[in-house]
Amino acid sequence: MTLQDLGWRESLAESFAQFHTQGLRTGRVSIQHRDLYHLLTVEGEIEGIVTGRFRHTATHPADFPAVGDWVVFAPTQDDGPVAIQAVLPRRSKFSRMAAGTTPYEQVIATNVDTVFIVSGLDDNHNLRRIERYTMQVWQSGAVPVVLLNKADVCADVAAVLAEARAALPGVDVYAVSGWRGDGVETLGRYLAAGQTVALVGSSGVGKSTLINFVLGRQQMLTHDVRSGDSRGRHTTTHRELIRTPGGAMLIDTPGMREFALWADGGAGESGGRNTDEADGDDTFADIAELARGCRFPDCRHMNDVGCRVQQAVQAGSLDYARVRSYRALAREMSLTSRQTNPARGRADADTKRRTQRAARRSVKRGLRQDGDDDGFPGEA
Ligand SMILES: Nc1nc2c(ncn2[C@@H]2O[C@H](COP(=O)(O)OP(=O)(O)OP(=O)(O)O)[C@@H](O)[C@H]2O)c(=O)[nH]1
Ligand SMILES: [Mg+2]
Ligand SMILES: [Zn+2]
Repeated sequence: MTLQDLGWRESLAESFAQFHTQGLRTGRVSIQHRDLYHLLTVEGEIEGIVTGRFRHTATHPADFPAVGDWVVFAPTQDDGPVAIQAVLPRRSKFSRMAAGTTPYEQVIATNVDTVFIVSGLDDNHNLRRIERYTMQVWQSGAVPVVLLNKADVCADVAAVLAEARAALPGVDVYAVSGWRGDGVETLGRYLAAGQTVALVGSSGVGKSTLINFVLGRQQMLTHDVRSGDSRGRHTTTHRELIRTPGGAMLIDTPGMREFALWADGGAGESGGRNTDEADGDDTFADIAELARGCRFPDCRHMNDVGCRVQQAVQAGSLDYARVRSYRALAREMSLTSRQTNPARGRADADTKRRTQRAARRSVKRGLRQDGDDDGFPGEA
């Protein structure tokens, strides 16, 4: 097993170099059990806990290792847990707003290339919810792909598929049956060796079933949905990173009851805003910074003359996939702010108004998003 087999990117080499010279190693978080982390390393699976110093210097729950993270640890002689000293920079970060006395950012998965947004074509299908997930995935720095699962129980798959594709320009949408395997082979393009794919969506939509199909074995626990309303039973209880036989890394997640996704900048208009601004932790802050140096203010960061973003990609210091997400987000933000869709009704006019405000601020602040995702419907 090499680091590349676990999804390592050359862009991490620079940050890791200082630790490497001190004899420290790196591994990827596959599971978190409270304070104990399972790590995948070139030498196999080990356990780790963060050092007292780490705990002390962490200022926020989101600073702690999350599933998908590359962490730095000191090797040990005995077989106790290793000491995790640092988390390497995340190339993407998918968070939700965790409920509590004060809402805080809970990191769901990091260093993800593609997020499969899974929806069930039984009674679970909700296009508005999928649109919101899509938006948030773009913001996380990963690329969203929508899977309309349980195609085997849907009477008119073609119609639902056409509707979803029309609503989600620039997003790949597929109808699949993770249970029968229909359409799953087309997902191979996202599952190449070294790619990391997270699956999100309500409980019972079939995330774990899809993963089992791809793995070719019944590894993840699955459970039938409630008859009547197709709601799931929260079968998966923790996030987990699993390597497929083809070498992709899949992250299974529990269906979320309240899916209030976190947007950089805080917990919403009323509270917690600006918490992340001080440490400049935006997903695209580095690209936005480069973009300010492009020769033309309307640079599309493609083949434009004098484009600093493309120069960084050529130089190998910037991941092209992130540039794609950055461009897609910019496009989607300007699209949403111009589009009027009378069919959407009142609730969505409200969402649109908030999105427009966010878009305006993003432009001003270099694509910085603030949290205005309070419109997520509760789900179970
Ligand atoms: N008909 C049909 N049923 C499916 C399909 N995929 C999954 N299911 C069923 O849906 C139920 C829920 O599947 P899971 O894989 O446990 O769902 P999950 O998304 O992992 O749910 P949580 O772990 O609770 O978040 C199970 O009974 C599956 O057999 C499908 O393609 N077609
Ligand atoms: Mg599951
Ligand atoms: Zn440019």
